[in-house]
Amino acid sequence: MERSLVLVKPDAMKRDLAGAIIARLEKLGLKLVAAKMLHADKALARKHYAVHKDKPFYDDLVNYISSAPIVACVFEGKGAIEAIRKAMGATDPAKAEKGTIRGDFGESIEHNSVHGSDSPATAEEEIKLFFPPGEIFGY
Ligand code: 3AN
Repeated sequence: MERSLVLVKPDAMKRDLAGAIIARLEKLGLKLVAAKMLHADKALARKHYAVHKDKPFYDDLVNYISSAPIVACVFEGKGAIEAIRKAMGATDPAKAEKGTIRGDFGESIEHNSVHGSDSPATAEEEIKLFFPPGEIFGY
């Protein structure tokens, strides 16, 4: 079954939106199979965003995601990655439709409230960074 790593980013944590964001994803009919709150260190942040290491915003991205606690989750279900990306909306909240997580909650392209994996291969890599197999549940 397809899985996606979701991170509730610092801007959303600071505005007490973790529950609202997770609830929206649960309503898609996806199963929450792993969840925890953590304060990512720079090493984890760098690995998570390694695909962006040549982008001009890489350092800011790493500093931002490790600037405060986040909630990391794994959602599972048929078509989970695409369903979550649709629910998140465009990367830039200014361009995201109302009714999407970023359209409703995002503050800026960097402070855009939520991360969701962009492909099955990326999801597998990302999930491994945040969760050992024993922290992912079937129920
Ligand atoms: P998405 O999260 O929608 O898949 P990506 O993978 O293009 O977007 O970018 C990863 C993260 O990098 C975004 N969530 C956003 O926080 C940040 N980002 C993307 N583009 C920019 C940009 N032009 N300036 C600053 N941050 C950006």
